[in-house]
Amino acid sequence: MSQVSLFWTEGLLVSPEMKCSRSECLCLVLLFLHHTAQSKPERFQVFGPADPVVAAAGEEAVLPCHLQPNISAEDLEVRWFREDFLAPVHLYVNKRNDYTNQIPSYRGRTALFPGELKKGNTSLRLLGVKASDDGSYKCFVKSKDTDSYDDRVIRVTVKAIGTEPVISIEGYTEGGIGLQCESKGWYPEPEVDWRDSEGRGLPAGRTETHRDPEGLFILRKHIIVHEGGANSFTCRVTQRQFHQVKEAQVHIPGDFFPHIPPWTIAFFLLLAVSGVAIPVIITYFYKRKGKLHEEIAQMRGLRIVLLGKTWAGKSTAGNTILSRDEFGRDTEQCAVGHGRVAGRQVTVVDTPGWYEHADTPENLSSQITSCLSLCPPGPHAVLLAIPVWHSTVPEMEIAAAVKHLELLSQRVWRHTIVLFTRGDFLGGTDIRQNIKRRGEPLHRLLERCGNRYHVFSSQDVEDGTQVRELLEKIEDMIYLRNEGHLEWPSLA
Ligand SMILES: Nc1nc2c(ncn2[C@@H]2O[C@H](COP(=O)(O)OP(=O)(O)O)[C@@H](O)[C@H]2O)c(=O)[nH]1
Ligand SMILES: [Mg+2]
Repeated sequence: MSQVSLFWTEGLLVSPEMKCSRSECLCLVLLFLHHTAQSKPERFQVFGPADPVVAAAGEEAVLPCHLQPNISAEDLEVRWFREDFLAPVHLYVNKRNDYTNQIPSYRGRTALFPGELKKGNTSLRLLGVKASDDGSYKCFVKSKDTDSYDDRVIRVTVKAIGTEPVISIEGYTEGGIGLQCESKGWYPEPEVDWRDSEGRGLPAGRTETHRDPEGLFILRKHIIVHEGGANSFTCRVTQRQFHQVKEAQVHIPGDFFPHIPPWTIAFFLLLAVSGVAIPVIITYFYKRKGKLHEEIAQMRGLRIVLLGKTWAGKSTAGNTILSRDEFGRDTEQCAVGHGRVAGRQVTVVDTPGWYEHADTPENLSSQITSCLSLCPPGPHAVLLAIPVWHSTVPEMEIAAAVKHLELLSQRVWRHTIVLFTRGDFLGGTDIRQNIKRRGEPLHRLLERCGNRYHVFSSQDVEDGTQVRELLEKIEDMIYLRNEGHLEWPSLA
């Protein structure tokens, strides 16, 4: 901390050679004291916390800073800056905020506490904290009248707790099954590792590290697992600084692992001797790769139920999945449709919607839950239809969804995927940006669903990719997480 405070020293020294009468000297001293009290501001020091300020990403943070003694800072210059004095994070000078040279990334995100300046409070409000806000700031206060100044360094540590990891299958590869673990929205960067059912670390493959537009970390860690032991694999994300650990586990049934019959090994050995083995082996494994989902689906059919408010796009989504007009408009009754979709046997149940703005009559609510009897012994997946719009999703709408889903079972969230219908409304923009804008209630709902969602559009009927990807997400959810189907008491 540097400090220059000159005004107490000037004029107080009276040298022995100076001669004045007792009364003259008294007058001089009184005159000096009067002059000092009238025109010189008091000396001040700048104080702030010694420990770093922890700022939650996306939220508001206050960087504390105050003067001591608590003189008014209204007439002083208050300059918050990082490395470059001339490019302030925030500048208050001549009794007003001056944004002329403000660092662009802080535009519209900073403020002082105007009502508190007179009490010597020069703290900075920082809105919508970003990862790039992490680091040191200087709170610099200067008196123009006297050229005296003081400053203090305030450190900011940005904290963002990311999502639960999501595990997905990449397919057969190198004689095992390729898995990917993904977790997003972290700061600082966490560690990701894979463990077996005993908690022992597994040799994992490559880690991909990316940053989202807010600078938060997205991590993907890959692994190839082989049959053995309990076939349970855990992906663990650890952020030591904030003592955060998030985990996800998968269980892969033994019969999903690739088994090479003994005759095949003998055959390859024979080919190896003749020198033509490599292309043949590559072809063999290439054919198996990517077929995992198909194999799973052929063993067990998929049962899906569509739920949501009226006009959410449930019937339309059901028709898109089955690629025919199975469900009509004005769904007043439960309806079921079956079909072969992307190599799978699929059952889709369409339901009447609940009311968005008013209490849904009890008989309608119980009718919605009774629709599950159309897909015994219970659905694998509950698709909660929520249309894509720009506006936030009202708390009331989310409350209606939570109420109706929980009428099915308390475990319903483990089987739920949010289906963002009317995906064409996005016009090619990123769904994650749309989700971010649509409010805290929706974010909490997504979290309850393990952040599983899928974008769907009735206008996208080209190649069936959106339907196949939806089915794969359902398969990841039910088989990889060993969830099976939703047990509904009256279906048991
Ligand atoms: N543009 C567009 N319109 C859709 C989409 N999905 C549904 N709609 C329209 O939204 C309205 C309500 O859809 P519907 O499936 O009947 O809703 P439900 O009450 O939830 O079954 C209908 O006019 C549909 O044509 C979509 O993906 N894109
Ligand atoms: Mg309908």
